[in-house]
Amino acid sequence: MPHVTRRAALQLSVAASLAGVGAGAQAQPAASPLTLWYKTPATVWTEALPLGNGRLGAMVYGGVTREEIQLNEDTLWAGGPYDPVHKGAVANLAEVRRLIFAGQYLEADALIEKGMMAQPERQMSYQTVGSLRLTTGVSQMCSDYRRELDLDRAVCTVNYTQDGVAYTREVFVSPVDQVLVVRLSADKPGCLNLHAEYDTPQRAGVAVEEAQTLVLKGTNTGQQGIDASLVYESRLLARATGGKSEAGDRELLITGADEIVLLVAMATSFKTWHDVSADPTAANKAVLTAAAGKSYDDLLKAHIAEHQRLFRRVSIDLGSTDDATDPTDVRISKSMTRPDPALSALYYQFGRYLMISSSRPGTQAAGLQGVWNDKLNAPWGGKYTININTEMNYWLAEPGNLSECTGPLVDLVKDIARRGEETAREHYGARGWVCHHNTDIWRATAPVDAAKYGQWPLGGAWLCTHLWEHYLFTGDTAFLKDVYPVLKGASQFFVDFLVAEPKHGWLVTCPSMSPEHTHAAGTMICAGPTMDNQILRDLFDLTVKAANILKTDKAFAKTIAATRARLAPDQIGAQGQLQEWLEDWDATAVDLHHRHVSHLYGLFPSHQINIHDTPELAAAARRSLEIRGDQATGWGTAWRINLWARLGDGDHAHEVMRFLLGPERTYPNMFDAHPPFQIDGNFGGANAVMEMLIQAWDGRIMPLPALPGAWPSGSIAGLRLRGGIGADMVWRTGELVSLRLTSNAAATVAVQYKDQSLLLKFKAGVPVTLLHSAGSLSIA
Ligand code: FUC
Repeated sequence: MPHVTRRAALQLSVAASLAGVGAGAQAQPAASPLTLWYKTPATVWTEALPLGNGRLGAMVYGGVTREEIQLNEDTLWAGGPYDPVHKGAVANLAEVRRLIFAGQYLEADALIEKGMMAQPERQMSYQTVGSLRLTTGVSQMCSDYRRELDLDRAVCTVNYTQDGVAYTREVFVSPVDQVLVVRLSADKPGCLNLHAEYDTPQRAGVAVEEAQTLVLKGTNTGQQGIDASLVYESRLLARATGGKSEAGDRELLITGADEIVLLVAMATSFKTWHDVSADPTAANKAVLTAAAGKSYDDLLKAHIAEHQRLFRRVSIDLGSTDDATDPTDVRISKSMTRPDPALSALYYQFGRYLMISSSRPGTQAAGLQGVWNDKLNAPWGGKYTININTEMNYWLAEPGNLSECTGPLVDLVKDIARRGEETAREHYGARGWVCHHNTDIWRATAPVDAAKYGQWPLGGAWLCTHLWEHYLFTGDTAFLKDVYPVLKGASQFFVDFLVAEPKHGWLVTCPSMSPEHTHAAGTMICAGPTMDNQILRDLFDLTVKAANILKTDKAFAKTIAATRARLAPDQIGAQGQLQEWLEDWDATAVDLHHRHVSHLYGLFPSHQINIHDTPELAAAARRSLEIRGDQATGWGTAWRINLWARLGDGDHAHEVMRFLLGPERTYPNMFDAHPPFQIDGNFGGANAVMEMLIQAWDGRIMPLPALPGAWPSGSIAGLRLRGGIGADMVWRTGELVSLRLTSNAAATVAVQYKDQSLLLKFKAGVPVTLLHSAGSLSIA
């Protein structure tokens, strides 16, 4: 975008040094345990603070002279509706299988590359809208600077004082009114000046429309030969109290105001993955007309109420130290060497905050960066990588009492189930549906990114377990009925796709891989990796259970059960480890410390392997984890914490957590570092906090299964457990004190704490409190 020339009186102090911020700072107010706060503005994106309402995202830098608010709208992706299915790919399937079973893995890889990959072979990227740039005319030299993100109110606030005037800026993104709201105020009248403009790397123009309305309008960009087909718009309405308001060609200018409120609407022409005919201008006008009819206080009040409806469902206290009063970036920088249990609690609640802010019902599912991205080509396209990342994004939603936030994921799975039917047919000659290791807003399902990354047909199957989990946490049979065809279609695909391997006759996936780990042959391509067998055991089990609950498909359920019985078993290899592949290739794999720990899916998120029922396999999984090592990229580290929690080793889990929360894996704004930023580690790490505190599956609840010594006393309230059970828990000096459970439905559940077990019979909605004292469990 061309440089805006008309800056009038606001040019003043732009060049002033950042060092000016904080000069003469006085004592800072104490931080609440639910606040991220800083003494200086952000200078880079990973210091800026995230706001969002599921659909709209914003990153607030908090500059004094110049504020940047980077903007996102969750349907602004590159390209347009497209069909990447490789028609006739199935013609190569038999030969690929022959090559794999003959041990000619590189040749199989080459043939897949040549004849079975998606066209185009890469998917579309999630894209930025651009930035709102505000120039305030206030010099950088100020005192009492503070910027914060209050997780409890979902409001970002910037405060500073200059020349005896105290300035306040508040920013939030309302889920109620669908606008970004910025308010600038000062404690003396007539002090506010503002120059507002848009800036974007997209093909877009900026125009002033009517009084005080600035409009950024453009198109997305094409990628990989897929044409740009979206129109998008961001529309800003400025309301000033007092002072003078003017407009240039491409900017708004306000001088001498008492208060300024900016309302920003954003929309694109996206309707569905196959329909881009929406009118963003009409949508934005309607949103702004409605929002402009409300006072700032009313907008704020409604926003906070809706946010707190979700956010306040869970509270957590892991204890606190003096470090908890430091600015958040300081705490992160010290966290690997000093105890700061409240930082783990903050990280947990930040995870819940990010889920609420990036995945509300009716919006797009949270991608690799949630709803936040400042680029046209985001890292890995900012899309949905479903060989771990998207699943990890949603691990915390159900137990963290944000069940409705899974709505966008459910919508995504329903879409890919439709699109994946053609992929199943054309690539494998199979019924049902399939999705490989990635998808995007256009719901592409064919293999992408090179054979050795993309030829993994289990992505859709893994996502199906999330639909089942939603049922387990809610007991919602109508939901189960609605998604049953999706589950059935996924199972149907594998009934057709599985093939008997020559050595034992086990049914295996082929071609596939253990994501994204290269075995000694120099490719990832193989048959029957452990993870696939584990995912399929879960998929087949849940499909049979769903069919039984819904009293349908008896014959099909029998077929699936019979197919499941022929899957390759988990195997223990020569190092005492859980084998990652059908053959014991683990010791010769290319990267012994690889970030993916795919074969440990059975331990977590699944519980097929656990220390109670399958102790030998659990010990083998532990051995694999030890060999893999504790430190990985952000999400790899987060996965490891959950696994150690499932192994009942709280201290080890906590050690890995310290690494996740340290400056190598957590940016100053608390975003997870893959690096670069990927949000999965935030969600996975937050889930790990819950896994350390309480676990529940198959009618068994296990309080404090992996409590680390670092969190001796604490409490958590409002958690949800499988079986539709709510849990509040208190512990002291490393021992359970009380556990209050409330079941949605009549149920019998065993509570297992250390070596004791109690059978509880629930009546729907009637709480049962367990007490633990002097080493014994009792019902209050
Ligand atoms: C998988 C991972 C990468 C990255 C990408 C988005 O391919 O192996 O590390 O997280 O997803």
